[in-house]
Amino acid sequence: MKRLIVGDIHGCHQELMDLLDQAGLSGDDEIIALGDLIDRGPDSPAVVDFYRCAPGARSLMGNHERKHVRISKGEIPASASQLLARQQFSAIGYAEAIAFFEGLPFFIDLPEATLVHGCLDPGKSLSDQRPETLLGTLSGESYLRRHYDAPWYELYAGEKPVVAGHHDYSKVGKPMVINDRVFLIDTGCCYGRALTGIILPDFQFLTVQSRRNYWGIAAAGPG
Ligand SMILES: [Mn+2]
Repeated sequence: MKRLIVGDIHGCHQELMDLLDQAGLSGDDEIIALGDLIDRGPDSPAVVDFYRCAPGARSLMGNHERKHVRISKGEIPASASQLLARQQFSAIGYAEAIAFFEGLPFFIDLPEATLVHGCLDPGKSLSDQRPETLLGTLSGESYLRRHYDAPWYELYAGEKPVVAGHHDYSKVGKPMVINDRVFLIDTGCCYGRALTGIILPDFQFLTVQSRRNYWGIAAAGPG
């Protein structure tokens, strides 16, 4: 059985379909997203539908899913990228998406790798991680900066490889591998760069070129 781990999709449904074509999976294989299914890209509802409904598909919670959950409870205001996604959904579809987001896990511990959306605190076991760290929220990242003098992915020394998304660290559409054990696979698809997947257990990279700088176009507005 193979598992395709997919970096931050951010509504880039066509590129997700391209990646699946390239992966050539079979019936009992899994397709696991690292979270941030939504916001910034052209078709957040189609990406959410895929991870809600497709056999073998599941997703982590990303900081963007959590933003929508918190907005729905009136805890924070929506910013531009949530407003864009919100208008792509029907009212019922959005309510279903929120209910789906509320049940997403903060990490997945597979035999071959640990999956997180954002960060891992290198001084804590997996069960002791703070949700803000796992999501890579502003407060989670500033906590890590206060407590460590190097980025978490350079300090991580666990036996098991980690696959994470959240930041397009290279800014050139390429994944990064740190110390042979941390795989950083958000490659900025919504900014016109690439969608990256990694197939376990072989840690084989797959890359799909983004079709356009969706968020650059959307943020510039009509005209
Ligand atoms: Mn993120």
